Amino acid sequence: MSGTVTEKILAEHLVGGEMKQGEEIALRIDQTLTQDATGTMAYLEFEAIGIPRVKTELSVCYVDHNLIQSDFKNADDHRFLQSVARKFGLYFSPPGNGISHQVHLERFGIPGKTLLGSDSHTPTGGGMGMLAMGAGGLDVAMAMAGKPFYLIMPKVYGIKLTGKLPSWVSARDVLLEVLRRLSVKGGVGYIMEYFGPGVAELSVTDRATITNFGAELGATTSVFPSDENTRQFLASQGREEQWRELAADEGAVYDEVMDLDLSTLEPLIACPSSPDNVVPVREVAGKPVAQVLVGSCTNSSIRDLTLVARTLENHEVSKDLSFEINPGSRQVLENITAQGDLLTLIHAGAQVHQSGCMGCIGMGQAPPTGGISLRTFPRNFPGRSGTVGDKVYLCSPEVAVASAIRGVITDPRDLGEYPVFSLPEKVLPGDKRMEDPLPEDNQVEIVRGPNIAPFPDFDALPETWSGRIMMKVADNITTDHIMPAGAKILPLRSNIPAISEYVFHQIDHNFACSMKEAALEGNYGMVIGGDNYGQGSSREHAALAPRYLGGQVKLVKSFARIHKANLINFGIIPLTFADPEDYERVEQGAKVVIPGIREALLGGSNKVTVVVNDHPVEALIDLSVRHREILAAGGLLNWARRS
Ligand code: MIC
Ligand code: SF4
Repeated sequence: MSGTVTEKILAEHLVGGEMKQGEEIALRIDQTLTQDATGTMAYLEFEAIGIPRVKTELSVCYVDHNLIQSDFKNADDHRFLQSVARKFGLYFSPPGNGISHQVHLERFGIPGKTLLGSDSHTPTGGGMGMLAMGAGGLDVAMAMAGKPFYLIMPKVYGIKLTGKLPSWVSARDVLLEVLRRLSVKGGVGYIMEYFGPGVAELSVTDRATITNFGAELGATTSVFPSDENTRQFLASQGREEQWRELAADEGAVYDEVMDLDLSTLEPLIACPSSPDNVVPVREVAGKPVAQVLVGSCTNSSIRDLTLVARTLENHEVSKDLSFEINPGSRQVLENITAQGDLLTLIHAGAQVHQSGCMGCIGMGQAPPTGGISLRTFPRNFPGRSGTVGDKVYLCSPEVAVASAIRGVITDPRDLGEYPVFSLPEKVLPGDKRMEDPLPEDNQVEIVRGPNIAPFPDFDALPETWSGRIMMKVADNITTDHIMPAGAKILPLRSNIPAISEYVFHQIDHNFACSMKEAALEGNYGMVIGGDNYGQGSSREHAALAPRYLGGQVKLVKSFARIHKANLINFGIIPLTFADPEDYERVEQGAKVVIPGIREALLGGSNKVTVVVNDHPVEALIDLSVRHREILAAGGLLNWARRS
């Protein structure tokens, strides 16, 4: 035992397997969260498992993504979620209450606990010393049913913080620097653990910005120790008794270590269209900006919005751009209102929206054609904003407000004095709308709108698989490419037949149609991909919808963790090239046969031959025994019903 915080929490929750790198381990999950866009499916799956009440210490059902009610669909889904939460014993956080991660940190997070969330930014909880991980909805449904969460024992990447952040540089810049050094795949297979004297210089919400944005490294999660700052944060929330100390042992051993001196950082910015396309702000300063958005689960805490307001005290927002604020939670909104900062924001020219994801997931707030949009959000994948060819830059609240004032990308240090302020020792909780779990003998009926389609059934895996390569894509393909979001498609999340029409829509408008036609001829679909395939969102729809269309195999250079788990859950076989050079040799449209695939899986083989247009290509099978059985059964639900 090397004594990291990560290992301590893992050891306290281990219910199966050995904590040896690369081995599958099973963890007890204390808390779960879902958001609406992944939650509708997660609860349909929970119903299919057939357990009458959640078995975790605490589970919360949030509504934060699908907030635009342009027809009945989102409104119906919200009512479905509320009724499900009431029936199965969950807390319910209604629309307008805030973004799941922000609210969870404020009201429910507890140091040392495990949290599984059907959203890739669940690691936000790592800011207060939780082991908080994102997963697909079905894994979260299993955890709610009291089953363990399985994952491959990660390595621990220690990030040693020293020094203190200079003025106008903040937590966002810390992770932009890590992304600049490691890239969007640098964290795959790791838990990032922060330690060193610089930790004490960061508040819990600063730390949460870092662990939240750490999802973009592809890491399993990120975690900070729980210390005096954590105690103070919990005290400000009226929950001091839930504090416990958590620190790595003296001499703890990390698999990798990065030194990061906070005092050397400068304002950074991620350019279009990847969070790791990072440069110093001064290199792009002067470019005209059309839109500035402050919000999202990464940067919209009381501290962030107070900073923005105090900076604006002696300034106005440029008339050449729109400046919009999405408070992270009702608590944030109530507190900046009580402090008088909301008035400052409105006076200065901000458009203030309800608390929620909003433009971060293309639910409104799309930028104008060709215009630069500066966002304190975690993702700038192409087209995610809702505008084709968008130019989205990611930055700190400091850079956002300075640019909003000047109308061009601005290094905030040019503004002069950094506002100094203190935050309330006790915050207004802002949770009047939160619903507590109902008693077990409740008589709640689940409310289902016409948009909620039943969960599709899938066949078991045949002995030999044959089909066609229906799509070939490059490195770093995101789940936003595979299953786009936005105001038009998100309302279909509870209707797999309808949403499957949009699979790979950004790349090929006809993809769904071609898949269906091929399936009619008995050709099932295979996708070829590069490195880090399926990075980004945890949306299981990026596996479920392709599977519904007849997709059964993905052969890529490497996978992102959550997406690989989702593929297995829905019976899609994740294979990797034994020789990455073979990627160049396989073409879209080719006919493929994988003889004896079922036997190869069940027999424990770690290789299989994929015959592409009569040429053999060696593929690796990197799966646990449990994964292999799930795939042979055609997916996790089939497997769970049978075992
Ligand atoms: C995102 O930021 O991409 C999302 C939307 O929150 C997703 C979840 C989803 O697709 O519903 C995530 O991060 O997992
Ligand atoms: Fe919502 Fe954006 Fe956070 Fe995802 S990243 S949970 S869409 S605010």
